[in-house]
Amino acid sequence: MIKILSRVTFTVLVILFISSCKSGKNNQNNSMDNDSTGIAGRKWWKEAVVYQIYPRSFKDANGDGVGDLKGIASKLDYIKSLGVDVIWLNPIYASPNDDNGYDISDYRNIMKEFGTMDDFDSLLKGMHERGLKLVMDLVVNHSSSEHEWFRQSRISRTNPYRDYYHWWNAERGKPSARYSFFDVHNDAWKYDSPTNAYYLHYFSQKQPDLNWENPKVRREIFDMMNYWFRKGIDGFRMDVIPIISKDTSFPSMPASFHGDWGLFYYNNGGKLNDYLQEMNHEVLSKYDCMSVAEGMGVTTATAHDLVDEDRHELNMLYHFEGVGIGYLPGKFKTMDPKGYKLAEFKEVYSKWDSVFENRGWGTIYLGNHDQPRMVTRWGNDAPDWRELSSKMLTTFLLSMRATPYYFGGDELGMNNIKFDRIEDYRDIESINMYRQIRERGGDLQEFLNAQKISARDNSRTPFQWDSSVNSGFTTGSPWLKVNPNYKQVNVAAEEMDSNSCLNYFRKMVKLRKENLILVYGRYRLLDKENPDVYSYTRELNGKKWLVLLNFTTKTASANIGIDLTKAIVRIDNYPNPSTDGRLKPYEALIYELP
Ligand code: TEU
Ligand code: CA
Repeated sequence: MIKILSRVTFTVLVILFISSCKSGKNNQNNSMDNDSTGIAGRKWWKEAVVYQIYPRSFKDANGDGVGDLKGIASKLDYIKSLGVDVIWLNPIYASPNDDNGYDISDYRNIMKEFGTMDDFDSLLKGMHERGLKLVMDLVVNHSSSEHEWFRQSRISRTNPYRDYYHWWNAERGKPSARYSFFDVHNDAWKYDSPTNAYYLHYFSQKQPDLNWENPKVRREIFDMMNYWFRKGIDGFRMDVIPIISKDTSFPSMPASFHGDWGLFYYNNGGKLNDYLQEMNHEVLSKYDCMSVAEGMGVTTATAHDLVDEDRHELNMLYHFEGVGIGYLPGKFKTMDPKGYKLAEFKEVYSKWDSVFENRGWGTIYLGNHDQPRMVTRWGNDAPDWRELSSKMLTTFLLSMRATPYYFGGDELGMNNIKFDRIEDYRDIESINMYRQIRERGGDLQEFLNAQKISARDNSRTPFQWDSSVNSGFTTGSPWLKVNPNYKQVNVAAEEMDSNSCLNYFRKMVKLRKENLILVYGRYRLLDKENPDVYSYTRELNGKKWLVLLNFTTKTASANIGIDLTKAIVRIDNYPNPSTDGRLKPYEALIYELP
């Protein structure tokens, strides 16, 4: 029987794998130190709000149904109006799009559908003119199989590019098992007949893994990163970077890593930190840039090694524990029908706050291009609650002590499209998982139902600009269906409404930007066991703020023992804020305490 590789279970297992973090000295060497605020370790990337754009779905300028760079350029004033500081663009490099740009065939060119290098240069200029910074995706665990390096590598065993990838000659027999994310058979080894050998691909067959052991590969990657920094970009978000280091003798995985545990093994190559230090030395240290790892498989025990300043590796990472909450173990991305437990949610986010309380710096996100829409997954997208719960989640994200990564469209309260049929999906993950379940005679209907909540395409539907045809995203035929609720949920409508999700987001961003207490203030969880309300304080320089969030459709009480009669309401998602700790459904409140 084919075992479903459940990365959700994997992330849940992270929790079991944790040991407590080391304590130590505070950060030194801070460029913004000793300013009038008296806050140590100030950095622009700690104070930034990052806005993520999925270029394929943001704005199509030429009517071919696919978003592009000119489209993004035409919307820079909108992005600026949000108050955000940094734009993270998903990959825009040349790609045959087996995995929507995460399969790169030329790292120094722009994807044809997205435009040209001139378009890129003027987009970057437009961002910088508006004081917006640009973070690019760095996808270097693997390339596309159509990259010139791989074309060469597969020609012969003696080709100079052979060792750019991981090969296993077939006369040695089958290599020991490695799991693949997007492969119909979960097999990360693909047999390639020209040289009678298998190559390694942790993701799709068209995403062969690069061999970081080879110093030439590292040189090529560092040169390429320098090329983009010389163009003026401000940082990189590093795709699955923790899995670049492999034991290239490819031993069989220890029994303790079998099944769902297999992915932990991918984080155990041993040289990750050496490679990142080399990258820091060769590239990152030369620029005032930001770097953030997609922290796949990183635990509270290993996080510090990647992000503490004295390590000279990266600035930040994002963990997967939060987004794994509420899924059933052993099933592919399937929600527990009872939903998730707020207690667990609080526990995970409080724990990750404490990890970085004294050293390093965290990130926070509730959605991205790999996750469903924030409001569907963590709030409530029923018509009565969509706006309120979406504002409540925005309040949470922007009031935690970590750099917030906010996914474009969430500021409108966009929600999951929930396709009924596999034919509507475009994502290789959904399509290949469907094939896998069909092959093994599994329950396809159950899978499709689960995908309505968890599929990645839910967050990739076209951006909703206005109520014109195709939500103003394209004049052509969109590459992925537009959510039919675009007639109500769109930028144009929300601009007109002072109470819209959009305007709430702007207010909340402004509150964070104007009050460093929301960035740096010490976080303390209150009323831990409360199953309905999430309460915490933030404290800085003798000031104290209180955040109260009702995660339910009922009125609920925060039991915090704080007299709120003299507290000042700094933001509320209802017109008439509560003053007695009793919160209306999905109410979100931030108070300044006297
Ligand atoms: O994601 C890596 C990763 O962890 C995903 O496989 C994730 O677990 C999955 O999407 C959840 O369903 C990164 C990129 O963010 C993703 O878009 C790419 O497909 C993947 O790497 C391969 O490059
Ligand atoms: Ca286009």
